[in-house]
Amino acid sequence: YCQVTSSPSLTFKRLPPLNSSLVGSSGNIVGRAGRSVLKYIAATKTSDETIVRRSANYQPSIWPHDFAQSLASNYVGEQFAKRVEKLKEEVRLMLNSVDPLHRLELIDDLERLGVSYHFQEEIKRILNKIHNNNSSNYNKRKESLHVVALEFRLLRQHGYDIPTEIFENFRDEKGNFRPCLKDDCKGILSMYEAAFLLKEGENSIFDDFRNFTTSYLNENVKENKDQYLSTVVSHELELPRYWRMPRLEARWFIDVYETRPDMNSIVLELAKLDFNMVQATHQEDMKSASRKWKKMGLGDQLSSFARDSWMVSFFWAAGMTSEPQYGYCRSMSGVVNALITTMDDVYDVYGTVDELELLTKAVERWDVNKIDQLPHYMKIFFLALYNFVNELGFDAVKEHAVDIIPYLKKSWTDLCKAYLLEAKWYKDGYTPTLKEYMDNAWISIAAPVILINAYVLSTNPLPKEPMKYFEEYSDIIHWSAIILRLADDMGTSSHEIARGDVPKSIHCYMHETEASEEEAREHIQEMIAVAWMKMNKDRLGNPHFPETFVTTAMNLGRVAQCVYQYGDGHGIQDTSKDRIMSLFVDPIPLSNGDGYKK
Ligand code: LA6
Ligand code: MN
Ligand code: MN
Ligand code: MN
Ligand code: MN
Repeated sequence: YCQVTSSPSLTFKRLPPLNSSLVGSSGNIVGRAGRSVLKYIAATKTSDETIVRRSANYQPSIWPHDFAQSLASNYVGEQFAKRVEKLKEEVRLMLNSVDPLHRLELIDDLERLGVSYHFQEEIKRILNKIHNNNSSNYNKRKESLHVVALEFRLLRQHGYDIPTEIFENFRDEKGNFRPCLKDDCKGILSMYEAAFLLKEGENSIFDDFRNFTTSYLNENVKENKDQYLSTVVSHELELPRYWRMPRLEARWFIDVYETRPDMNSIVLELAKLDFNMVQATHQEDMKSASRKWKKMGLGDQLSSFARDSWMVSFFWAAGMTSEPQYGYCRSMSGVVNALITTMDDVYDVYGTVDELELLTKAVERWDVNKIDQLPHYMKIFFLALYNFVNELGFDAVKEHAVDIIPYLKKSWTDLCKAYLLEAKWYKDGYTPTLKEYMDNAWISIAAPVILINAYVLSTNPLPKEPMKYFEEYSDIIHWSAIILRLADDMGTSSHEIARGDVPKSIHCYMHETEASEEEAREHIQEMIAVAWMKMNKDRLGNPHFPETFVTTAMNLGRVAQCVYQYGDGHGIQDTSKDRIMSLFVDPIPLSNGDGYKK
């Protein structure tokens, strides 16, 4: 685990294991009480001649750039576009002709299949009409639980702040759920799904709904004879759909939808064909990110210690913003994410605190004339960052006549400062309280950097006014960041603690409360649910940002919950390999594949 690297100007020597009296001249290299794994040695200067650096033993990228460039989807061309237009026309007719319940269900299917972006206007109009018809009598609803819950979820999802009284008929005076619900699997699943749309201030309703539906679904539906229902229920008990990354959910649901007895073959064909066509677009964006990242050269230059995460970094970008027209945002955001990952390893793994102070200052000063003190590897990193940010700045001045560089620079500077504080905490062996940790960690997870970049890259025209909400990091950014941080900690902190890193949320909580790790993980999971409710509240009637950006911010949380669902999907490449293949490489087989030829 302990890797000693060398550079031409310094001599290096391998140190003995940490626990055998290793107090260096600086007094820094000591095993700290409570650290279970002592194989790592902090990057610490022991004398002028010797720097022992940590390594996280990251594997080289399993995604060669040649492989990326060799991809060429078949799903480009007139014949597919024509067919999609035809299918869309038929779906539009369906939306107008079916009865109200089936209309809602159709909208819900279209969203889950990833094609609702084609019908935004129609959907908006339909939901608006439902809202206008009902806004005075939401508490007198007599429909089934399924209808009410579906309507509640869709309306809230689309920004209508409809009241929870809509559910009043399903509970008695004491708040108990009525016994007649006992046979209503479908309704209870819908209620479970709807619960995740509840917002801050409705926490006890959320608890009631979630507890009731979760135990019901666990007991009754998992082994249900209805194969479709039981598949969906197990999937959602693992992670509710509202928290799932839409693009991956679409890929999953297309297969499941196909098995549903009442599925519609027009809708299915549209979903498959559109998936493949959007995949072709994403493939081009991914290739563009690959070229850009390869040219920047950090993957090669810093490969001795840093993750070369360009592919999974693109995965995050595509998960946040997947509609075809946002290609520039996707490819550039992919590079942003890869840069962040490299920088995180500079601060967490490789740099000494003295060096990190210099890098932080360099980013804050933003002056290429003053980088002579930086060690060679930091010069490379700094100039890569500097040139990249300035390029984005140049694009924005050209396209929108807005100078975004000061805002971008500030977000990177804040990130450096948050990283530096963690490096110091680690060096000092300090365990912050959970609150102290979180106040810094939502910045050190880089969500503000990711989101400000996504904003400037996807907003057109780009008004200057909302930029100020990035300076003060408005709520929607904050809660998205909290979800990302906590999901990351759930997935990565075991490795991080073993390798040597600042204590993460789980460990801060354990330290503070003497909870077990299991209890701490439960607590963090609850914090994620609370953060979602805060975000749900903030996005209803958020006046600061366009809807697209609000969705992007929520999707960042969703991608995080998906990337870290089974461990460190960002750092351990095998964990995310299949998902990357299914989104960017493998098309969905079409039974009538040749039928599009003419
Ligand atoms: C995760 O690594 C990482 F590199 C991030 C920067 C996560 C954010 C996601 C991106 C860039 P790690 P740390 C798309 O778990 O040190 O090492 O903050 O991050 O916990
Ligand atoms: Mn890290
Ligand atoms: Mn870090
Ligand atoms: Mn706000
Ligand atoms: Mn982490």
